[in-house]
Amino acid sequence: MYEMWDIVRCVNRVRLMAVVAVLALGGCSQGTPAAVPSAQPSASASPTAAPVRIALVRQLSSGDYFEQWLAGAQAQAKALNATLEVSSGDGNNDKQALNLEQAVTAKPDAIIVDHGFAQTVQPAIKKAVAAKVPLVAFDVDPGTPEAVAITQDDHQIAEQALGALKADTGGTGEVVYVYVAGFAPLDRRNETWTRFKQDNPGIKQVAQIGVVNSSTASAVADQAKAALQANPGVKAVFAPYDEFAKGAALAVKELGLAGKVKIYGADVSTADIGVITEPGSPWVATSATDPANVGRVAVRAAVLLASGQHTERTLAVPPTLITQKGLREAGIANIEQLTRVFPGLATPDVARVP
Ligand code: SR1
Repeated sequence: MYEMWDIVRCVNRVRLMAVVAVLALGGCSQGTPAAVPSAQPSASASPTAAPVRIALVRQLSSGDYFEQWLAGAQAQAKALNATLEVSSGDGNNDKQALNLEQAVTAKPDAIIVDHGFAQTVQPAIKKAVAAKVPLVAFDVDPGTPEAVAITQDDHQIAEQALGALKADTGGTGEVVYVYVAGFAPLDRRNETWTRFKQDNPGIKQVAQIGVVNSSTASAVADQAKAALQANPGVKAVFAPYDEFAKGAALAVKELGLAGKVKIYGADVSTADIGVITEPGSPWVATSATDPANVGRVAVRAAVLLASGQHTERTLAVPPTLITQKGLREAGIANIEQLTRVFPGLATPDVARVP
């Protein structure tokens, strides 16, 4: 005797097979292999199968990272005949929790929770699991092994950026650190920073600054200016989020310290590449994934789960260290050129669609 959930999964599996079949035919008609639908958004997925309904419940939506992530998720959804119902808490955790409650009540085929504080999203995630709505959590601890958790390997992000900082400073010097607690990716990067300071006693954190809001970069710029003026011996800023790094870069430039203070960041976008490569820029290294690729991974995982397919419970998208020198030498001016030069930024094998 089938349970209702088995029947739903069976129907969804048929839907996914229809989507995959259409993608495969599209690939054949162009004389290319039928694999890797992630990289090949199809103009028309299945003309007959009902779309897979995915609710995307976000904590934040402003800033380069979150905009690129959404663009990738939307392109992947289109390619897989899925619809994305997007909501954002705009930094308000209560609003995100309410959006998530409403998403669970609407019973979509899958839910993606994008960022969020564990204590505000976990109660509604529990309800989604109880209601058998498959759930993908990006950059937030879902608090249950029933959900698929995606990260960007934040320890590696911090290790790569700090490796560059150590190579440039020789492992000694005063550093300003930018951090806000509570955001899972920043907390993990902070674990690596804490270990790094223990392992490198010559590195002295002289100030900690940080704010996350709708104008993070300019708020961090003001804080960074004050920290740099109060600590004239600073050699480096560790700013592991691109809005932090952009703010720090603005402060260093405005204070005329560009030859003296270097910035080690995280994330990348076309705008970030512009800041990093401009003449005299203090932002010399960033460790990053391609945010659009991460959005695609999240949607693939959601479609797989909605279709009753298997995916690992934790998925990590590995970052790449991108340096100012490397960008300038390769003449990279935007994210499209970057992804061509670093093909590892695309990860079709993470949550691969069959
Ligand atoms: C406020 S959290 C910002 C981070 O989320 C994503 O993990 C990005 O990498 C960004 O640095």
